[in-house]
Amino acid sequence: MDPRQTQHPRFAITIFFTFLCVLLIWWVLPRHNANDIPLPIVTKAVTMLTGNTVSGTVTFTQTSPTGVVTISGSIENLDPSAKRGFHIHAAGDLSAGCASAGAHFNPFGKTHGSPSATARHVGDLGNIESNPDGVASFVFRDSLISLNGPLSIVGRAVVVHAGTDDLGLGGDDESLKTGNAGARAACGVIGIA
Ligand SMILES: [Cu+2]
Ligand SMILES: [Zn+2]
Repeated sequence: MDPRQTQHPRFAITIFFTFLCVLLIWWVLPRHNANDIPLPIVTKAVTMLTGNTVSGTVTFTQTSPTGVVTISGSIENLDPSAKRGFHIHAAGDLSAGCASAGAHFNPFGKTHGSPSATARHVGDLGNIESNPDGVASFVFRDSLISLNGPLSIVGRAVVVHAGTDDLGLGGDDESLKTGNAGARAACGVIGIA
């Protein structure tokens, strides 16, 4: 018999069954389609603040994606009995220390203000207040920041300043940008918890 007549169909059969096997494996393997997964809802986020001396932990909780966010935390080694600027800065980039966290998170392009003002950055959380031992322990709520959607603070940074935030009432240009809160004493990236 001519060898070309026997080898050719054998080759074709091998190709066919290889193709069939690949098809079968592809069909049996679990599919990972991103559209099949419901959008994740973040209900808790945490940041560890670190600085030269100041350190602490801040926890954010939100029971529904559009609900109020509760901010609780404890920050140590602050100046005793002092109000210190406390903001969400836009970038969770601490590659050059707190400096690379960028400006206050400000998706609406507003001026700096107090948390209760209509003209405020989304990241404006006012001041935290330390006790005579330099420790600030706090729980408060904010209805503008979110852990979900376009106003999400996850992946951004918390910055505690070395000075007091004048809440936009300082009467100078800087007051409407940073609240004259001074140097960045500690910072941390906000992550999903
Ligand atoms: Cu700040
Ligand atoms: Zn601000």
